[in-house]
Amino acid sequence: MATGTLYTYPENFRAYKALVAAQFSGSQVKIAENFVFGETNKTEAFLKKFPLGKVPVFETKDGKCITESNAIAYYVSNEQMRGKNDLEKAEIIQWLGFADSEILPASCAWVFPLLGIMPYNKKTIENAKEDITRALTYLNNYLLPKTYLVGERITLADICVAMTLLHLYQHVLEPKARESYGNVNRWFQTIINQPQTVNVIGEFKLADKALEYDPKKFNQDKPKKEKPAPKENKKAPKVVEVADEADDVETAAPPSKDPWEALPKGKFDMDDFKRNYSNNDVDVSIPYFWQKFDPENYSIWYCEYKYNDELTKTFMSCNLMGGMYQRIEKMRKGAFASMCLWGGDNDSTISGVWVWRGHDLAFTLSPDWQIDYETYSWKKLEPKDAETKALVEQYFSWVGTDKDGRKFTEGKIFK
Ligand SMILES: N[C@@H](CCC(=O)N[C@@H](CS)C(=O)NCC(=O)O)C(=O)O
Repeated sequence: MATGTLYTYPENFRAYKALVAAQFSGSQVKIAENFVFGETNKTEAFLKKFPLGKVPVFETKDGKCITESNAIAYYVSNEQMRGKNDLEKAEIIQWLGFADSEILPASCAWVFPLLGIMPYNKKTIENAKEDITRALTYLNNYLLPKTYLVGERITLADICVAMTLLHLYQHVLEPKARESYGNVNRWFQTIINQPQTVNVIGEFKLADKALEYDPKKFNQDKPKKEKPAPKENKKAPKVVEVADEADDVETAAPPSKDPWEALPKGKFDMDDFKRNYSNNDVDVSIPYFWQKFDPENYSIWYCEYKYNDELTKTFMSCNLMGGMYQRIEKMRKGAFASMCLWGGDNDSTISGVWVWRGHDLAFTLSPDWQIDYETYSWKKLEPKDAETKALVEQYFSWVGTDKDGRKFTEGKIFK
């Protein structure tokens, strides 16, 4: 019986594969306490064990490290779950590959834009729907005479394929969209209603109505215009990169020239400050910031997400912040930010403090930086004000609460 610790954020469908397999197999999998996605998995200690910095990952009781959700699920499985003979084992591998290659990329490409965590592109979604139709039709035909995917009992194949279908059934496969897949629906319901599965994922609700694209979440529906450059806890949080399935999706082409070019560099060395911030606790890096900050050529801004009442799951909100950072990658050169999520599921807010070169809204400098910024309200701060000092202190060190008293949940540094 396998025992060990799983590192993951809550409600990660990849982690579910291992957790459900463990339930069926009697393995003892402990979920790492105090794991903060984007922070814990970027620490030196974590990267030493798991250099990719991704989750889920698993550490066995005797310190062996396993990455890749399928491998972890396999490790915590018993013989029944792994397949009883070579043919069954091969068939299980076949279905794991099917889930990862034929379902997952298309599921992400369809669902994530509707959740507002990936840019919306009509054509991409249409292609994804076609891929899902193809995959589900195949699965539906295969399941016609069968209860389970491999053999006569539940195996890892059922768990992994069902967990990979969760987002689709939860968000877009409304009754009409799933009506052609009666065999898949029956099999999916069987898997997700097993007590061992319910112990992990809870009661699962199939979509009543498909999520629809909400342009408020992404201002992608308006044409991008080239705009002229304007006139002119006391441990230092670490940089966070969110890179998962969204990586596979096309992003805008890089701007032909450096959008910061027109603005004087001034005396504030952004890279030097970022290094200081990364390498020191905030009781060193915040005084350093004020010592070096050049108010002539740089400005400080406070932002608040406009649609806080639509934030549901915290992991989605974290993806929202991380996604924005990814889409403005090239802005890093002249900007630094700390964005924070306050509160928990269905009751949270996002806000942040930004510092950048120049005195106008930096996002207007490049059409490639304009996907997300209008979903936030922006307030320019006066560097000398006590309010500004307090906000910098709070957001650079991830302490305190939001305006309504919600506690700090997760922060992301853009640097
Ligand atoms: N193939 C890997 C993918 C793991 C993965 O992409 N994890 C994402 C979260 S679901 C992650 O940790 N991203 C953080 C990063 O890329 O820094 C698996 O199945 O375990």
